[in-house]
Amino acid sequence: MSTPRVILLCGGVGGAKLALGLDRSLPSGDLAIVVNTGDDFDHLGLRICPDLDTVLYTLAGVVHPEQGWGRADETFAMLDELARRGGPDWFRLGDRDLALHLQRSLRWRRGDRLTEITADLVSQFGVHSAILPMTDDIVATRLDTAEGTLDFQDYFVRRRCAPVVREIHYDGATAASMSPAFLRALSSPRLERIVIAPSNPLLSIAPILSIPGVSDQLRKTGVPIVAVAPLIGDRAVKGPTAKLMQELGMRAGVVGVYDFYAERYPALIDAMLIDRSDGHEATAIGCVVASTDTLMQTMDDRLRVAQSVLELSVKGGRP
Ligand code: FO1
Repeated sequence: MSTPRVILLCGGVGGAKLALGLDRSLPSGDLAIVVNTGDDFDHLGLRICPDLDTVLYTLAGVVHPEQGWGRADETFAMLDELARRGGPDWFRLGDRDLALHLQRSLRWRRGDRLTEITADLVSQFGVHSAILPMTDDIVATRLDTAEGTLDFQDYFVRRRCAPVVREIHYDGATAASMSPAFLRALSSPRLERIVIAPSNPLLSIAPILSIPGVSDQLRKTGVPIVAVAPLIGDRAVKGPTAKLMQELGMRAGVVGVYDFYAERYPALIDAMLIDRSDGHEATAIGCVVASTDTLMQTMDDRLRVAQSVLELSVKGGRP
C-alpha cells in the first residue's frame, strides 16, 4: 500500500517534467502522482489515456525528448499503413505506443479498473512512484468554441487549439468518484505536502478538482498545498494556457492563475512557486509566494524546481 509523503496533481507534458524532478528527488515510494484523465478518449477502437502515458513514459525515461509525449524510440508503420487505407492519421500513434493502448483496451473492456491497469504498467516500466488516475470513471473534457463543441483531442491535436473557446465542460465529472487509491493516498499518515503541477489550470487541473469531494479532501489533509505557476510573464511555457485564459476573460499571468484557483476553489492554495521574472507580481497574489527559474529544460532544472517546491516554507501550515 502506498503511503506517500508528497502528492502531485498533474496533467501531461509540463506536469510530467516536475513529476520527474520530484521522482528523482524523493526516496522510492514517497511520491504519488494523481493524473488528469479528462483528455482520455476512444480512438480507432482503443482507450487512449495521453496524460497517464506521458507521465509513465517520462518517469520510465522512454519519452520522446522533444515532443514530451509518445516514445523516444518509435516507428509509425501502423499509422503510415492506416493513412494509405484512408484511415484517420491526425493522432500520431506510434507502433510501440500502440501495443500499450491495445493491452490497456483489452483489460478495460474486460472490466479492469484504470487504476489497476496503470499500476501494472508502472511496475512493468520499473517506475517507483505511484501513478494514479484521478478517477476510474469516464470524465471527458469538452470545449464550446466558435466552431461548435469539440472533444478535447479534436480541439488540442486536430485543430491545434485554434478555435476560440467560450466554455469548458468536464462531462461526467459530477457523477464520477475520486479513485479509491487517490483517497487512500490522501490519508497517508506520512503526507507532508500536496503539489499542483505547472499544468494547464483549466484543461489539466480543473478536471481533477471538478470531481465531487476532491477539493474538500485535499483541504482536509491539513498539509500545505503548493501550486507551481504554468506561466512565465503572460506566456505559457507550452500549450494554450495563456490563449485560453484570455478567451475566457481571465488575466493571463501568474496573478490570473492564482485568482482562478482562489475563486473557484476557495482556501485551497497555500503557496505558489512563480518564476523569478514574475517576482514583482508577488504582492498581488493572496498566498505565500516563492520564486525560482521555473523553466524546466534540463534535468537540473527539473530537480531545482522540485527542490524549491519541497522546501517552500508555508509558515504555520493550515490550522
Ligand atoms: N499530441 C499532439 O500534439 N499530436 C499528436 O499526434 C499526439 C499523439 C499522442 C499519442 C499518444 C499520446 O499518449 C499522446 C499524444 N499526444 C499528441 C499528446 C496529447 O494529445 C496531449 O499532449 C495531451 O492530451 C495534453 O496534455
